[in-house]
Amino acid sequence: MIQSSVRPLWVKSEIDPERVALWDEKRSQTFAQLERSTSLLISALLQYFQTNDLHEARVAALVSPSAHYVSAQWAVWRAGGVHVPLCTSHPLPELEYSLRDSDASALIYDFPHAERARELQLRLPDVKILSIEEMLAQATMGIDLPALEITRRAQILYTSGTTGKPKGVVTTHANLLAQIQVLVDQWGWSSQDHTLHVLPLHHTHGIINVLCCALAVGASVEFFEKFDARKTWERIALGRDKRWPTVFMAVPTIYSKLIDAYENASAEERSRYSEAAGRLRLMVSGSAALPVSTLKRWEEITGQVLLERYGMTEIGMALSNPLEGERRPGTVGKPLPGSRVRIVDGELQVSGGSVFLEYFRKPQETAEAFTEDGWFKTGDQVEVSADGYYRILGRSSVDILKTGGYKVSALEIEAELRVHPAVMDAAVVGVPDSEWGEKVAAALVVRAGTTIEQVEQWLKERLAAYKVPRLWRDVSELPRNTMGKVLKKSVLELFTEESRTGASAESNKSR
Ligand code: MCA
Ligand code: AMP
Repeated sequence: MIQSSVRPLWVKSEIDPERVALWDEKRSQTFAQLERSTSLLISALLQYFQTNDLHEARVAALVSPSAHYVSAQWAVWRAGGVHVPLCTSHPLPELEYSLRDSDASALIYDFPHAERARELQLRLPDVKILSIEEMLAQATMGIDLPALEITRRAQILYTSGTTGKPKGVVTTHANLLAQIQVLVDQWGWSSQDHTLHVLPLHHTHGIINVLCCALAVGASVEFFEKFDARKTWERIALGRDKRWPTVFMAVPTIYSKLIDAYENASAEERSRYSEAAGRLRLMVSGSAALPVSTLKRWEEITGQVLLERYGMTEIGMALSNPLEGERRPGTVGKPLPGSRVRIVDGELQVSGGSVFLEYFRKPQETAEAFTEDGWFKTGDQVEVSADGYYRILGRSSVDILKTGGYKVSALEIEAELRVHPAVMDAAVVGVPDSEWGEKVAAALVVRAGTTIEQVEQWLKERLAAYKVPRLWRDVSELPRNTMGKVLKKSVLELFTEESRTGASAESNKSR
């Protein structure tokens, strides 16, 4: 399949160009405007690289949720490159790591990120740093588009694994097409839909499930710079230009925060919120386990039964409760068409067109992630009922945590902590939490004269905010077995004991 227009190939060609595709907090953009800015960016990119095809060069993007984000994404794809979306709130070392690991040729940034882009330029002089506003102002129309086979690499997303630093998950255009098409069909997306987008744009949930599925069928997407519970409720309750939201997708922490904001609202607000939320045609939860108590409370206040589904960066979505029919609380439903699943020793394994190609330049890790007969090993323990509903029981590894819907690696955080000259030893665990799923917690052995606050501040400059522990314990030694291996269960007890007794000493902080 070869694509002829600047629209990604999963965006239906019959969509009226005058339809509004995107809203942000300031303005709207039609599909025609989006295509025009995409064409300009393609032209600029090909000119900078003096080529007629990027041939899978990696082009990273440090761009706020906006029309600019989408036109940069479409342009990189259509010019034959690989899009590497970066998290706009990451500290410099995380951004630098993604740029180096993906061997990025260029970084596209928008105005709010100009300062960070300049700092990155100093660290990475070989990467072309391109201002999206300047590209749009200077480029001219008129380009020959490269032929784009769908087997090409299209995207790299960074995901934490059990070992070391995050790995770049490479998906091809064919993978993305498969991931998008199945959700469009199964969740009934149509051009009549309007979705509020509150998720970050460096993960599958925000990129594929919300943004790409909506645009694929000519639905519109309204971006929010950052999730804010009150603002989201107010927007749900207000039809802007008669565009009522019809679809909303989020992680369980967001539903929990929305419930809190609802409980704290006035009686008048609560009644407006409940009435408006009841109008949406679909509300989905995923990325982490949805507590049944959250599902039930959400149903009480909105009348909506959240559709819970299961996915992974490497496989897109594989299991889903149905649009029509029974959405069974505490389960993630049944296999989606196109995903084959099996259970081996309790672990879920998946194969099908949605499954990624490789970890970027990591052949060994890629090989280890698959069975000999080609099934992807998810690392999730599951069980299935007699009538086919799957339940996620947890991860095979204690070192993979989920906090606020973000996957984080305990080993990565420990390795970073051990770089601090005063940290003699460190163990990181996930402490169960009703709002965040898990809270990242660290037990440290630190040299006298250094405080936990100093270590925490130091870490914040190096790791993404969601990886920085929220609970700390200053200990004289870590619990170990006779072989010297750290006993993570005993480390966890240090924190559960703390939460039971409510103890909070100077050096044993909770936040
Ligand atoms: C922030 N805080 C936290 C955490 N994060 N506390 C504990 N644990 C955390 N992880 C605290 C801050 O310190 C601050 O506290 C307060 O919460 C607000 O911080 P802020 O950064 O403003 O948080 P937020 O913006 O409200 O973030 C919460 C969030 C965010 C919106 C839930 O975490 C988020 O966008 N999560 C979505 C992640 C996602 O999209 N995952 C998909 C990947 P104080 O006020 O005291 O300073 S998984 C995926 O894609 C697969 C394929 C799938 O299945 O979907
Ligand atoms: P990520 O690697 O960030 O794409 O996150 C994928 C992981 O999130 C999966 O391997 C699961 O552990 C978890 N996950 C996603 N959806 C759900 C869900 N509905 N219930 C429980 N865990 C989930």
